[in-house]
Amino acid sequence: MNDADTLFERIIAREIPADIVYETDTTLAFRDIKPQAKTHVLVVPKQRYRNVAELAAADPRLLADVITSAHKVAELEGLTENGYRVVFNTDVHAGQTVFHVHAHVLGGEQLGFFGR
Ligand code: D5M
Repeated sequence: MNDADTLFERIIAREIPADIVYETDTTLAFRDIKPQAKTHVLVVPKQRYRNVAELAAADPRLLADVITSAHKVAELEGLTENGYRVVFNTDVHAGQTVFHVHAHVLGGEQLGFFGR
């Protein structure tokens, strides 16, 4: 991937501040700046792929790391008793705005259904 760096590379490089809640060798988790639920954390692989499909095709182990980190975040945030949601927005119709794949981890309250 040779586009200009996204915001998330700059967060990973600690060039932009973020409220980091969890980190592994391959992933970083930080609070979403515009939360859509009581708890809203983003989990990113440190290596950049544009979206979850590109990540899955190129490095399924790294995708598994992202999901494992998402579950760890849910544990740390106290979400596992009542459950939580993991969302990967993919491209324009889903409203993807940052083209460095990221899992949204949402919970802490009853979530509504979503779509339109
Ligand atoms: O989600 C991109 C998400 O990134 C969106 O929920 C806002 C969030 N965001 C944007 N800037 C920041 C910073 N600086 N810190 C934390 N979170 C941020 P998408 O699925 O691409 O729409």
